[in-house]
Amino acid sequence: MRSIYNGHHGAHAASKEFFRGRLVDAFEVPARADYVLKALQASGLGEILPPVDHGRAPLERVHAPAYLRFIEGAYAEWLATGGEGEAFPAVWPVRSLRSDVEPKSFAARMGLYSMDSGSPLTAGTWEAAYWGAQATLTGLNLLLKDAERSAYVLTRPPGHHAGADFFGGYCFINNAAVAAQAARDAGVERVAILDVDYHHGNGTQAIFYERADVFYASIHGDPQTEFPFFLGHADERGAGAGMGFNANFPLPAGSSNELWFEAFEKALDQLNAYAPGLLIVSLGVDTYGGDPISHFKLDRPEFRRMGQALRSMQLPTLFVQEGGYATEAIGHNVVAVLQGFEDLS
Ligand code: Q9C
Ligand code: ZN
Repeated sequence: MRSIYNGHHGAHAASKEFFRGRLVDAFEVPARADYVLKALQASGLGEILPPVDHGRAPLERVHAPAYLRFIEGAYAEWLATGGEGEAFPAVWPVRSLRSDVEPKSFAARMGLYSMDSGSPLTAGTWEAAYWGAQATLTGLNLLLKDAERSAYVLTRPPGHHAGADFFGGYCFINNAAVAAQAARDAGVERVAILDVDYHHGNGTQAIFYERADVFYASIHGDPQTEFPFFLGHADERGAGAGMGFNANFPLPAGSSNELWFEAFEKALDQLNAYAPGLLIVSLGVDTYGGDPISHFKLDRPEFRRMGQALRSMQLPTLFVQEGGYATEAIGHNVVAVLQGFEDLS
């Protein structure tokens, strides 16, 4: 399996994030991808390629152009309005406040275009996120143009919490969603997204919630107690034309591996019944027992088993890196999934 490596990821390097009102050391750091790169190189899985630039248009198929422009210029505005260090929002247009008028105030626009104060924006956020989306599109092309069976996209910041017009949960551009839409635009009729990150991918779900052409399924920590808190419940099954094409499997924090795989198999069954032409895996490995911010218990053997099960779907499969914060272990966990996938060939 070949990989695409976003060599620009280090441009997004925050030192702090807000957590329960305090600034703590950032969890989503460049070392995460550095460790995965090392593990990938040592694994002998296959060639590691740079991204090809597909331009802005495929990003605008998923994200509002005004939102993309905002992210691109936000850090310069932060500095120009007296900000120092990483940029954070502090005010949000919740219920009964208007989000259809873009305020002039930079602080107000930070809130309009975000969902939390845990996602620092830095000088290189746009560069890293833009090239992450390009890396994902490059990986997709290995499947669509070169007819490869699978590809892995090594990138950060992650993407699945980012909505059409907001950032949050360390995410700015929704790479999996950009790839799913690009696959649709290239003629793939039905696209499946399977999100195995510990957190529900609220952005991805919302982007495709009313559509029948992209099926989103996710296994994650129950939003009653886990981030992103306000989406990811089992009764969210899609709306309008999309009814029945969204499936959530929330599990209590602390759930056993047995419970996890039970939910995972159910998700695979639903995606199989959908008969997709392509599978995109939002590959977060924060389900690992040693993860500092998550509460499932997977380990190497389970990650390998996950990869084997994914192979059994017999679909062109694009793996896109999402979360995973046990920095030194991420690479081994990712490689375990990919090797599990390769084993059954
Ligand atoms: N300081 C992804 O895994 N904040 N995002 C948790 C810990 C949000 C995780 C608090 C976690 C978001 C892509
Ligand atoms: Zn996560």
